[in-house]
Amino acid sequence: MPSTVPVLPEGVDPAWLPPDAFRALGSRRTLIHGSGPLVETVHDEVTLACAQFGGQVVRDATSASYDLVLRVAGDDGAEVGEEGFLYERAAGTTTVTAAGHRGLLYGLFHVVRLGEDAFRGTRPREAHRPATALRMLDHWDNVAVHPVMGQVERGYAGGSLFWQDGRARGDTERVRAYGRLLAACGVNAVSVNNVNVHDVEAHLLTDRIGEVAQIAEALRPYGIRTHLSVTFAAPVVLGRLPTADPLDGAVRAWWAKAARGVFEAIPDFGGFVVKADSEGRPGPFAYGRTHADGANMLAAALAPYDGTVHWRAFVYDHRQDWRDRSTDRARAAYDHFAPLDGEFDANAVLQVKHGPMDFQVREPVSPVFGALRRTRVAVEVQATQEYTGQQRHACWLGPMWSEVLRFRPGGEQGLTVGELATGGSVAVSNAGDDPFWTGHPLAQANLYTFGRLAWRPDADPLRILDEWIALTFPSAPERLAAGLRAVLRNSWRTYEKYTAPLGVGFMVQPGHHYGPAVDGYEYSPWGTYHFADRDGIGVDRSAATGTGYASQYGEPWSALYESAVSCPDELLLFFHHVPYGHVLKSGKTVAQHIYDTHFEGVEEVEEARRVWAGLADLVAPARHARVAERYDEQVRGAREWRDQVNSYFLRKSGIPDERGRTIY
Ligand code: GCV
Repeated sequence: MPSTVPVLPEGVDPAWLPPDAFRALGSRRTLIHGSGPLVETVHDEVTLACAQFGGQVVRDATSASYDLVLRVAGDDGAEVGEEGFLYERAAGTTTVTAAGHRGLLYGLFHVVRLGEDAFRGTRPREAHRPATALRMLDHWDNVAVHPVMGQVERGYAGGSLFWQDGRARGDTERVRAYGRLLAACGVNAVSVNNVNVHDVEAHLLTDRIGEVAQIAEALRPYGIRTHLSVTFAAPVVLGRLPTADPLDGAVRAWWAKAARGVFEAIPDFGGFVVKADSEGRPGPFAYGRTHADGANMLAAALAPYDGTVHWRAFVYDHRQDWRDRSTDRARAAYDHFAPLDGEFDANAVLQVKHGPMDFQVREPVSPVFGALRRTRVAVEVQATQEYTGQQRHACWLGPMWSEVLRFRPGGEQGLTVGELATGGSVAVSNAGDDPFWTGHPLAQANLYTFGRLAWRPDADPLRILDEWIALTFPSAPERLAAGLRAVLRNSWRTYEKYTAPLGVGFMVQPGHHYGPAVDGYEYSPWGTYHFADRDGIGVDRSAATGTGYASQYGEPWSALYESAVSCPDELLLFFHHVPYGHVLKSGKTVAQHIYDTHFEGVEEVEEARRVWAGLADLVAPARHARVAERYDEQVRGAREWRDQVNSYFLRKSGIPDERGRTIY
């Protein structure tokens, strides 16, 4: 039997699973006990590690003592569920006990993460289980290269891992390697195509499902279920029906048949992802039906097979009149979906972007999480850095995601978003066929961090960063670890400093969204305005005088956001239009804050570039060079942002910089 463990194609970076990360495991005596497909994967992993580092692996024996016992024990581990495991160390043996084969795989990677620590001292029994059953990456990959969006929409890491030359890749070794990386950080689901489902990709649901099955087969040994984005218009475009009305009997029968075909090809298929009535995609509105009608129709088709529909809440008017101040894009998800609470079937999950707009560097947490108490919701973040530097800038998003997941929509005593998102955690993937997987090698930290936060949303992101560093650079001296921490831990806040200020968002070049254009979207139909004039800036979203968005929150948030006095500085311009002389809690005026943060942001990037340059002797040359080249671009880009934003506000407001620095 060939080993499950993929052989990485020449030149592809092992990311957080370099052979050395398995040294502690591979130099021990391990007993594996139990059966199930993923037990075979665990066995192959340990066998490979032992072959490399001189250890030994034994199957299903009873006597003798072992350094490590990995066992599937049915009832014994039942308390931690299908994917959890129990971990303990006593009398010189480390034991991982899982109720099922999936849990054993996660237990194995837990041991890998601990390294030598897994084999030291004693540890009382610990229970590990994921916070949610669905931890998914959505790939915005097109099968056919799209004339505007390319192969991967908002992709900054080369081509697709799944699709090449208009078909599923024949060689799936790399896909399996991807599955392995994902399993090692806790991800268990992948949606393999863009939510904007174009003509070619629509066929994946029916006559091209065999290609999806090929991908599913490659991901399966690492516990990853495959999902598919489908177009709501499928009965029309594929089935040649005259309508896609979700209440029409023929349409429902068409979907039932399509779902049956999918599960025949992929028995463990996860479900559909749907973007409907959003940015031009078809949806139930065309038939006078609600989004619950649409989602429930697909839920009904999937229900016989335990499949789930992930219905996206990213529904808004992208043909807005900028002259009309009463329309507010931020309100849209709540306005559309809060009235439907309780109307979605049990296997319909509403997938909600973490903020009300679109993955900006700073947004409030979406009020939808607090509003839908009788609907299963999933939280969606964006690992692909569409608005946060496009993997040319280092921007580790762990702290931002952690803030979102720990946010309590109902106030201090209430549940966190991580707890409320019972339908799962989803990230738009930042991976592609680039040799470093993520374009910017340091962006691997975002992918890893997402998986670990999905597993445990209350985890400390800085500890996750340390974990990533230790795995990726297993024999790194402390100087390298300290350098990596220094350049990444605050990189999100640094990015925020030199780009759009105080939560106002956008200010990016239209279309591709890279680089500054303060008024880029100001008079456009997309609904993403900052309303800067000579006197002030920001969007009045208060209930008293503005769009009323602030009142979509429960207390204490609605009162906090309602007033410019209590609103947190970092969100001030999201919620309020204020004069440039408005004094922030920091004691600075808005104008001075803008100038200062933009100068600081550039200095911080320059410093990060210096730190990285000083690590050249500790990092493999190709990786070092790739990051160094990205830092050159980040410094250039940050200076451009600084100078455009500062010049814009100096010219608008006429308020000079207190420190007399150069502003153009
Ligand atoms: C896949 C933003 C992006 C689009 C993306 C959309 C979405 O608008 O710019 O590329 O489309 O979000 O999340 O559906």
